[in-house]
Amino acid sequence: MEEKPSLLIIGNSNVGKSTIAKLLLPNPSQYKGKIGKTPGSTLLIKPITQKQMSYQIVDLPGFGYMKKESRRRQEHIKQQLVSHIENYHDKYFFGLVVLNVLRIEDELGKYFYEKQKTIPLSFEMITFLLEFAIPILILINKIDKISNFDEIRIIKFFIDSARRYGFNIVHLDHFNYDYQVQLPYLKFSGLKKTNLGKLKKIINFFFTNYYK
Ligand SMILES: Nc1nc2c(ncn2[C@@H]2O[C@H](COP(=O)(O)OP(=O)(O)O)[C@@H](O)[C@H]2O)c(=O)[nH]1
Ligand SMILES: [Mg+2]
Repeated sequence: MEEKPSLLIIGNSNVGKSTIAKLLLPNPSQYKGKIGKTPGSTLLIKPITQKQMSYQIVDLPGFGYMKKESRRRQEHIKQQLVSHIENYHDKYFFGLVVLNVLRIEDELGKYFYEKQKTIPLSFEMITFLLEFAIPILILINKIDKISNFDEIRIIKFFIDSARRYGFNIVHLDHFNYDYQVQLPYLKFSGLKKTNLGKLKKIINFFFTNYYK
């Protein structure tokens, strides 16, 4: 990887990772990467950056499942992500864990009601990033797709579910910057650019902090 400090973007396929990466570029129109395409079969790590940027973005593809993927393949992809983070964790100043608001009830509900023993992949990844001292923000994306009413219900469900795994999730506005105690979330829309200003601000905060 190049020498600029890196911002990690992680999440299931199709949650909006590439869209968010593009929104963070000073010159989005120069971005040649693909949005809305099915990820390839191997984990391709290609940092995105532009001249005027002080950091680079690593939009990690292939995390999570596509319906047709076998368990074994999912495990393989997860293992690749895990070794990548093990090898490069000190380059990452911040991580965005992106969730699709429309998938939260399905994904987390499944674990509780089917009483599966495994922990949800997003929570597993969060734990893993925190073990390597990478600060994170949970971005609840595609918020434009639901009503206010549903949004409140789903976010409450998310926070309650997370608590069962020992995560105390609070809105970014109330975050005390102590990852031992809290984890911040922000609702977001890549389409409407909801909270893009707040997102850029916290990225810059952790970028600056990286050098302290
Ligand atoms: N409605 C809506 N669509 C979005 C949003 N963010 C991304 N998308 C769409 O979701 C699809 C997947 O986005 P992409 O960025 O490629 O997801 P990735 O697979 O996580 O990189 C594309 O069709 C995007 O245009 C959002 O906030 N709202
Ligand atoms: Mg993508």
